[in-house]
Amino acid sequence: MKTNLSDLAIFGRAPTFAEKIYVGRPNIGDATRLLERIKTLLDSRWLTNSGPLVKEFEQRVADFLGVKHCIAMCNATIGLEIAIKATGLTGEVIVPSFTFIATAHALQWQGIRPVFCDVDPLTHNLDPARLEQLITPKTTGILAVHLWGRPCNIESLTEIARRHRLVLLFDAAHAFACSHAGRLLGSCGDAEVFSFHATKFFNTFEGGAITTNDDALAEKARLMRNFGFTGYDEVVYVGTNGKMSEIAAAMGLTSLEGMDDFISANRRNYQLYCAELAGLRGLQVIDYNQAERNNYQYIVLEIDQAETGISRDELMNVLWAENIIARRYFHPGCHRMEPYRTLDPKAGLTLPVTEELAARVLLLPNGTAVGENEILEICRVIRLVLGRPAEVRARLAHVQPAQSAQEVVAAAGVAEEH
Ligand code: T4K
Repeated sequence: MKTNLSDLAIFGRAPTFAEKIYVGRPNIGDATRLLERIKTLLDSRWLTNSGPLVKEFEQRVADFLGVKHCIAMCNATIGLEIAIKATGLTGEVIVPSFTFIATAHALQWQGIRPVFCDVDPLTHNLDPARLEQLITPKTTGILAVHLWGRPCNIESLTEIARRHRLVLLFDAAHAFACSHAGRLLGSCGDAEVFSFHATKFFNTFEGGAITTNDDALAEKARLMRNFGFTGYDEVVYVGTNGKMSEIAAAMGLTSLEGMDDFISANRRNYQLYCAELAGLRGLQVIDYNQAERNNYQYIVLEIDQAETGISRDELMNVLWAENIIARRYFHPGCHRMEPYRTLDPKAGLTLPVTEELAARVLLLPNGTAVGENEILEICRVIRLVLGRPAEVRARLAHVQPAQSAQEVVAAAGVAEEH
């Protein structure tokens, strides 16, 4: 355990961890049960195309969420693209910029302009008041994101969508097993889209799902997922290949069985982080509504440099040197990535909260791969840095690039930016 500032790796000491600790390490459920399922699917020689495991997975997810239809997908990005296509979106769709790039790309990919709307500084989700100002005759829908699994202002968004006759979709990539008003997300708007990517607390290796209570939309999404085929020789829509494979569903069924354990580990870790980082001036761990169900996957720090005396990026560099690979999700905001920054170089002027959050948010590791000892060490480093920010800054200014965290990361082949 490091007790003095001079123990930090930026001062030439060994990093806190010999091996890197990542944000987004997958939770693995009962491996024996998974291998049994894989053996069964291999024996059956049914590997994909709506096999029995995918059907079982869809039914169990729909039952769990209390939604009529779950259409499993190969990933959430294709799920978003299909939901967008199936609901007939065109022209302009309002989205947050403070999200993973897939949210915007799913629109742009289909020639639909994502119109970036600022978010609420407290919830990090779309700000309904600002959103309404962005509606034009070309607007056909809203694609809102339940960022970090914290539900959007669903009532306001639903009311605005209804009043302006807009499609309302939710990117629920982060929000599996999270509730709003006592009800699990999955039934809101026209459809919601979940991600079951390896880095999500609940994974199918790669995977996702569209959930909806709309029978016609569900039918359309199912067909579009499979090239638009209605029978062996009949195609009724333009479609794509969005199918989940049987091996992914095998992982999904196993993850479902382990989900309570994953959430318990996340919650325990989250509470420990909160306790260990409590009272540090200028640093906040975002909160989750304790009256609701949460998956507690994301440990999100907000660093106010004016208060801490150190920037988010400086803190991140110190952590990386310690082999703690904290992440700047979602820096720098979609509007500052291509093609959006070229299409609208001034978008940032209308997104002050997004710009601020993109500069101050830092995510710490969570999940079953992280234990109490790791968290105590990580928090210890953060407390050391925030205790003597001026000395850390001075040191960072003198560390040669070759000694900096960038090199540690480059050596590991981990891309810093996405
Ligand atoms: N909407 C939102 C709001 C999203 O956040 C996402 C995805 C989507 C839509 C689209 O969902 P999918 O189409 O992916 O289903 C990662 C994930 O790839 C991405 O799914 C996720 N959001 C995003 C927040 O994080 P990267 O580019 O940061 O991934 P990467 O490769 O840097 O991995 C993150 C860390 O996880 C690594 O540092 C190491 C660790 N890791 C990763 C993998 C894949 C492991 O330890 N084991 C692994 O197998 O995007």
